[in-house]
Amino acid sequence: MQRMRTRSGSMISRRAFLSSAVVAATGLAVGFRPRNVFGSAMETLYVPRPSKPQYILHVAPTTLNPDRKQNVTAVTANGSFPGPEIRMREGDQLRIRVENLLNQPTSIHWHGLLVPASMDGVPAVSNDPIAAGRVFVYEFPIRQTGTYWYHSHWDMQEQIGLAGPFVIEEANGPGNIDHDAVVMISDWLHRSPEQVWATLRRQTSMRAGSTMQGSTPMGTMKPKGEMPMKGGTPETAMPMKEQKKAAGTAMTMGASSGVDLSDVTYDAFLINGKANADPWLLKARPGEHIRLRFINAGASTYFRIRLDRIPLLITHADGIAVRPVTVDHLLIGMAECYDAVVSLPASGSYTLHAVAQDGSGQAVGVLHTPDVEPAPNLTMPSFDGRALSYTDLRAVDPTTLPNGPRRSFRLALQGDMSRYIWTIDGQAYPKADPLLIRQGDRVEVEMKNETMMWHPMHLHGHFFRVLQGAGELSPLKHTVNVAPRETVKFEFTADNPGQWIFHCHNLYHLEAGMARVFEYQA
Ligand SMILES: [Cu+2]
Repeated sequence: MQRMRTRSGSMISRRAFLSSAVVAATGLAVGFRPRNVFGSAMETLYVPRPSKPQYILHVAPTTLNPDRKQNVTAVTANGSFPGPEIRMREGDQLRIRVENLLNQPTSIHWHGLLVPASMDGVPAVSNDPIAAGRVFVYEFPIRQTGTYWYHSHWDMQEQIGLAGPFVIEEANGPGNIDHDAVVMISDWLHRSPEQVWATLRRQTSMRAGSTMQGSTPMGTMKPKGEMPMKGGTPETAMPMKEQKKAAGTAMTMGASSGVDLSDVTYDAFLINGKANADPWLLKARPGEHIRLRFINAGASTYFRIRLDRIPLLITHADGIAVRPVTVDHLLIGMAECYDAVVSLPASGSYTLHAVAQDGSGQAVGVLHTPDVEPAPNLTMPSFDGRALSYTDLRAVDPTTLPNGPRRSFRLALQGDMSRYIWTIDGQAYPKADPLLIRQGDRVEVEMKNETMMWHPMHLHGHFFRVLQGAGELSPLKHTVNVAPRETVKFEFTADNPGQWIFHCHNLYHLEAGMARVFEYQA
């Protein structure tokens, strides 16, 4: 059970909080179903509006063992992974007090939220990190609705547990929804991400015959913006896959195209912090409407999501409503969010699969009716049927941007596997030029992926229109996948002054330089 802290600092459980909220709310709102409130499905039942939009997160070292195979030194918020669910209502003012109990800095980024730059939580770009033993209060108005999340933007803390869901409910209530559940999917290591990083750098450096010059010694990872990284011109003359294969780096090939689906071998995949031996469960009656809020919180894993025998009605992408589309499965990149509405057709147990794109494993959860014991199906699902494509995504209303001075960027996504450096247009962040824009600009970005890996490119502080043929109904997103060899375009209005990082949400690609900063000029 996730716990949250009240204003007075006392710990309450979500169950206790719900009970008191329910008791206080006699004469319940339309659509609220008392018959479920005291039933056993309470934890996944629709959660009413929190009474105090204030949270306290204690960031501290925590020993976790989600797959019951190995204790791992993690960093968590309030002792759990995922961290406490932050649940707000559109129009609220949020206040979150973050207490850093680590002996190292931290910094929290509110992923997908339209915050002022001073609250974005990216060290060396928008904010100072929160030093060891210090407190920072994040405070900003909630200007949107939907499914988001928060995670550390310091070092590799995101990989080891410092992340949690952030849900903003619509002011007019949940609509025709009986159960509202976050499904946060992640990848889990038994070794430290610093070890992974050192291996990636060492193997590629040795392959190149270098002397570790470009590598970061284990345990001396620097924050974003201070990585001791050599500049220079990336070279992609050798096919990456061969270099990586020669270097012995974990990888899995695509079926025929030479596509490389993963750099990192994971020990487990998790749904809501739970591994398959003790899977995440949701109980619902046949026909009830279940809103699943999918968040890919993996550090470097794409997942394919499928619910056994049940189609997914996709209603939201990256927090924002789209014209509903029914699919059999979907691919979700790191940092993307999708909401799907499903219902169980009949009494039974239905397994939700999140399969790593490289096929190396899966996380499962189980949706089941109250009369049936949950029976996880650990067989790898097939992915026949209809997959969600970006071309299926249509905004509810036109998203055409207001006119403004056009500013265009053509950015090549590149990698230099001889040194494990990932670049945007030949430059590895932080030794990279800012992308200069002005308030009111209509900013167009064309990304050409010259590599054989997928890159989920994420922009802070803005939503952009993904230009894939939907015309005036082009969907708004904060993260867009760029498949190997693919070109993707997006555009946005520069309406949130400051400095905003734009980066690949593969944590290892980010560490290796795949980022730029959009900088507003006066
Ligand atoms: Cu990438």
